[in-house]
Amino acid sequence: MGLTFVTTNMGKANEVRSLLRALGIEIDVRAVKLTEIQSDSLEEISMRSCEEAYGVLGEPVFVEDAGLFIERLNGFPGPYSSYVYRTIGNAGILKLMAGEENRVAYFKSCIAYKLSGKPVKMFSGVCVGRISHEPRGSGGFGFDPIFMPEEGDGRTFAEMEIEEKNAISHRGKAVRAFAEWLKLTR
Ligand code: ITT
Repeated sequence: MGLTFVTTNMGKANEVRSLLRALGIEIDVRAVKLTEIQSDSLEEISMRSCEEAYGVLGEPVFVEDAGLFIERLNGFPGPYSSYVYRTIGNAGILKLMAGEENRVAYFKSCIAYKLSGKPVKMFSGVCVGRISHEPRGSGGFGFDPIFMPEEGDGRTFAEMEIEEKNAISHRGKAVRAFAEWLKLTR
């Protein structure tokens, strides 16, 4: 049975492909632009995107929505991470955080999967860390240069190899939960 991942973000696609390949699962990536609804809940956004993707492609599909939640900014940018990254970017986040001692933040990933005739199934993962004082590293994508995971050694995600990031990231956790479920149900 084919497994199709719908995303326009190739950084995400590479991470998910590498994670699932290591578990013996191959995916097809389709870059379909979906309507991202406005909501404070990543779960709701990914569920709606998944239903839309299923409607367009008519085959089993999964989508993933992620966001960076900064404690001192009351969870901003959260579900609006994509827009905030495109508008103010890492430099803008660092500016908002200038002089702040509390730099705690977390990434959350929500995967939504739909098979014909079944309700959407959801999986999620969280990675806690801190916002760095300056951007570091050239790997990864998005906010990776300014996020230092707690489980790491002080490097940002952008200073890690993809396998190192995947081992501790929000997306790694969500994908492994998804893969476990797939193996039980296939
Ligand atoms: P699709 O919806 O097409 O999958 P997108 O880039 O719009 O792609 P999201 O709505 O999930 O995806 O966007 C969340 C944004 O948060 C994304 O554009 C990145 O800037 C950022 N982001 C998500 N996961 C990240 C990660 O692991 N590392 C760094 N930044 C991340």
